[in-house]
Amino acid sequence: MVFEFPNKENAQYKVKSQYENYINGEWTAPADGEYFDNESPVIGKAVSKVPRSKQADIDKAVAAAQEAQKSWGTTSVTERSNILNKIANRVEENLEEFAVLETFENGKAVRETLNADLPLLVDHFRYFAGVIRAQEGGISQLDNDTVAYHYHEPIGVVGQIIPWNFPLLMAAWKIAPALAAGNSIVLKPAEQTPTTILHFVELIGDLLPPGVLNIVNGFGSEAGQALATHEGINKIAFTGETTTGRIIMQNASQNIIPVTLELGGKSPNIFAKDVMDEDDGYLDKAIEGLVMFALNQGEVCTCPSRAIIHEDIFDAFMEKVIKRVEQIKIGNPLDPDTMMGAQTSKEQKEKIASYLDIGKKEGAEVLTGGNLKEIDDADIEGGYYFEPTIFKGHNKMRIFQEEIFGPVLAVTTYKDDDEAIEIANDTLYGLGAGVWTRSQNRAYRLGRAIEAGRVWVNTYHDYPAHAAFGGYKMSGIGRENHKMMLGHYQQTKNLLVSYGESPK
Ligand code: TXE
Repeated sequence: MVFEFPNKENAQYKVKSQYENYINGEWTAPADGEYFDNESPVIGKAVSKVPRSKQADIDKAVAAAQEAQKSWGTTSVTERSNILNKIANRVEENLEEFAVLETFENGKAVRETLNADLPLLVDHFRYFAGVIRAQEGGISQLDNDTVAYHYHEPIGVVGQIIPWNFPLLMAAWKIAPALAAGNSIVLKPAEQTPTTILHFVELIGDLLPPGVLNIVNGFGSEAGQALATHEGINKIAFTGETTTGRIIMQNASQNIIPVTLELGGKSPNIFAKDVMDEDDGYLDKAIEGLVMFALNQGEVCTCPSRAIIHEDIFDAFMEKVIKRVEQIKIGNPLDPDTMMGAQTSKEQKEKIASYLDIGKKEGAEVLTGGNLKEIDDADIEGGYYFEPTIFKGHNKMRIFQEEIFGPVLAVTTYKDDDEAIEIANDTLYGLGAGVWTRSQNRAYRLGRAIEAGRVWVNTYHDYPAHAAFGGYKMSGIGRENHKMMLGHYQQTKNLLVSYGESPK
């Protein structure tokens, strides 16, 4: 299917009618010849066929990765670093094409894929190209004749299972450090967004030896399960729902392999009274920070989905927030002016709609939104669009406790800092959080007291490659980004050597 980038002359992008798996450097049909329909949520229609892979396809990909690992694992860090830089350069040269394909596949606004998803992907490869060059081992002199050397060795073949909310960026978060550390990969994309990663390997495949990076598509219960339980992998990395993460961890325990999990969230954002001290740029910044609950249609694991606002400023602050939310332009995500595009799938649409009902039935007050968005645009008829919604209620409600993964914000009030912390930490999750205050002292105290792996202070939704990201509590295990990530993809070899020439 060929589609056009609105408002841009002669800009056409091509989605193939059928895709294949990428195994051992070759396009490979699924062993049993089964495919599934991949639909674009922008138009709510099937646009291509994608392999519905099973055990035999995963077996083939793991075998290819094992073979490739024999030589890839011993390449020099300089060589690997150079390859990562070349991957970054190629994507950068084709940034617009990828941004548009990603938008068409996922539904998110093209201004985000152009300005965030793709530039962050490029930077991620460059960051890991850099840190792998700077990584050093360690030497301990145990006595005059005896030395312990510590080497970082690749962990081997890694299985990676990713979600649909940032298809290319989540792939980059996993692929770049794994390659940098000298591992071979079998990656299973989410069934909702299976194809942009195939365009990616089409573009960069020649830079890697065959078998180092394999992409196998399919459903979680088939291809995903086959990969997570495979005895041939040495590590599994997963991003997705907490209940799926638990299954992945159980599977990993059978094979005694390490697991990193990046799971759900219900991120609290505390707004102190001093936010409203002046009607200045800082207040505007805080409002923009909260309005980011609708970024990526709310399909972000760190989405600021709970706001805890000081009771003295609640009405005045929310009046400004609602005004700003009502200016959000919803519509065709391929239009560069659109701020909020389509939810990724019919299932997500139904899940969000059900939470709008739950919130209303629980007695939460709808401050704005609350419905599906009617879009008057024939080009995107059938797509999945919502009004950004704000509910006022209390933290025991399901809309405050459960991950909705849509443009739905739950707001409540607090009296003092202790109560704000209590509400913020009254959740199973601990992935992201925000603190908004003009007081550095309060920012420090609240930031340290919130049980979450990432607390943004006076900013939100920044994802630089060199800041560690990951969850406390039920939000996961391990970290992504930052050079500490390499530790998840390496194992330590200790060589303990005696240079003595006679027995001790
Ligand atoms: O996630 P799943 P879904 C949350 C969000 C969303 C909900 C459901 O709340 O509404 O999860 O999304 C693969 N063995 N997040 O159903 O099922 C699956 O094929 C191995 C938060 O899409 O966890 C896909 O590739 N793999 C999140 C990936 O797991 C399995 C991002 C994620 O799918 C599997 C996405 C199995 N048994 C959803 N079952 C975040 N933290 O960012 C599924 N998969």
